[in-house]
Amino acid sequence: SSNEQTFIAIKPDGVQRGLVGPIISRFETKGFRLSAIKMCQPGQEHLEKHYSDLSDKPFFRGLISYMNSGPICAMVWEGRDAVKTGRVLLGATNPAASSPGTIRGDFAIDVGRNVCHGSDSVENAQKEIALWFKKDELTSWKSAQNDWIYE
Ligand code: YYY
Ligand code: MG
Repeated sequence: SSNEQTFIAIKPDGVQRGLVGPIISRFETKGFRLSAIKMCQPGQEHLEKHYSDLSDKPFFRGLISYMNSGPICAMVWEGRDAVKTGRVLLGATNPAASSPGTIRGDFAIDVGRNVCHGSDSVENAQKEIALWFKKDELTSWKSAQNDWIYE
């Protein structure tokens, strides 16, 4: 739908490397609307919940300590097919396989330092948005550019 929402996060390495602006620009210039944004460091328990599907993986402990190593820029972006297209903007999970022109393809080398997160389904997006944001932290709005972005 045109109002689909996805959860996008700039991980601690992305924040420390000064990539908040460039990553926001990818989504903003694409035509998506920013519905929520905050800097936070929500702690181990919250991050384990966020990545609960991966708790059996060998990289899980390292992933959690990396995610807990500094502030994260948590965001909700809105627009048509925002979940699927958001993943396209991020690029493949392993930056070694991410195409140039994608965020990970342009800004990262190692899978364990891949600078950004994006929801992988509409259902997971709803869960992640509910985990990271309170309802009143979200603002849906109509862009003045709307009719120049959507036919
Ligand atoms: O959704 P996405 O971030 O692209 O990948 P996931 O399979 O959900 O894994 C989450 C996160 O875990 C990934 O962004 C980096 C890390 N990771 C890893 O460190 N090593 C792997 N072999 C796979 C994933
Ligand atoms: Mg994932």
